[in-house]
Amino acid sequence: MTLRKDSGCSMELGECTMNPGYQNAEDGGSATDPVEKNQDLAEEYTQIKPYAGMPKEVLLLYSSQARYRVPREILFWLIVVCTLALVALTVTVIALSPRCLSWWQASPVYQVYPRSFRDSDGDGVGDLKGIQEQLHHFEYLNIKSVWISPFYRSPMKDFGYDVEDFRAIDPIFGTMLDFEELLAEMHSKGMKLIMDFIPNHTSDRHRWFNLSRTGDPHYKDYYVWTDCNATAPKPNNWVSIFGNSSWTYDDLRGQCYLHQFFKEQPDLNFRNPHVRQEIIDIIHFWLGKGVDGLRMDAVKHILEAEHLRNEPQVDPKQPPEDVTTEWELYHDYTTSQLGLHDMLREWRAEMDIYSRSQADTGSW
Ligand SMILES: [Ca+2]
Ligand SMILES: [Ca+2]
Repeated sequence: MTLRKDSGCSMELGECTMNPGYQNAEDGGSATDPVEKNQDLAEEYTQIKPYAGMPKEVLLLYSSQARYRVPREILFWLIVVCTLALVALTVTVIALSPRCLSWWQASPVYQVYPRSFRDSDGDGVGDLKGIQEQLHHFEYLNIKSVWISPFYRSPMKDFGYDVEDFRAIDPIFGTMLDFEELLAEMHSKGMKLIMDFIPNHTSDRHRWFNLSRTGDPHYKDYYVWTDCNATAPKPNNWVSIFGNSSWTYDDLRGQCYLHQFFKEQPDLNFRNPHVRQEIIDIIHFWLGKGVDGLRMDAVKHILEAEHLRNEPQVDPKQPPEDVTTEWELYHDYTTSQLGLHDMLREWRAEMDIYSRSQADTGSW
């Protein structure tokens, strides 16, 4: 490339040291002696490379050369393409990646039946200390979540699913201290403990039921009671999961109470707001101790229809007095009633308080 200057000279780009701007940059634009100036130009005429502090005009001459322009444009478009590719890759990875899993989704849940799992003291019944001794078993299996079947204080009519006290450990399984030590060691090993929880009913030995039987003003509606007597037909055809009527007459109160399981397991009345609050308080009690989750038992049985109508028979021709098992009725009025999900959402909201607090402390 050549450049023709006003002086009439034709020069290669490297010869642009003759450019007036270049000279101005070198001498600061100040007037100098013409002889001295010519000597300077003669010396610098040999300079053929870009140099620091070159004036704009010279810089533009160099930068427009193909050997500078082409690599610059290649570099520019390479950066643009790489940036767009990186953005596209990031969006794709985010779109294709599975959602972050919660702890109960990320590991199989191992159910422990404490009575038979491991007996630490040789009395023939498994216990909480036995579970603690065997934690290496879960580590070996890479199990992070353990659900322990009920170990509340219980008369064991239904092997712990008949709870006498939701805040106490049954002595055959150990003490509250045993439980707390088990929980602490599980957490130290990065494991989660899920407790079994049975909100539908209590044991007939529960304090609430005894107070309800005697008609205590606060507790009289804690269970599902209805008028009947010892000899007349039951209030309706509802049957227990374990067979026969789900109603039992109570001599002390002079009414029938509902039990969807054994007669020693009276159903709580979840239409009573005090009962709902009791259950929430129990949830807080265990989560406050550090339990990681609750497995809810018999959830679909929690609510029953208030009208107490007979449930439809599977075989309409079957004599009603012969209906004694759950398989012979459609459970339109004793399972999955309207309002159940609202209650479950209410419990979940209470549990989420602990989820958030644990997430905030980084222990989740
Ligand atoms: Ca034992
Ligand atoms: Ca119920």
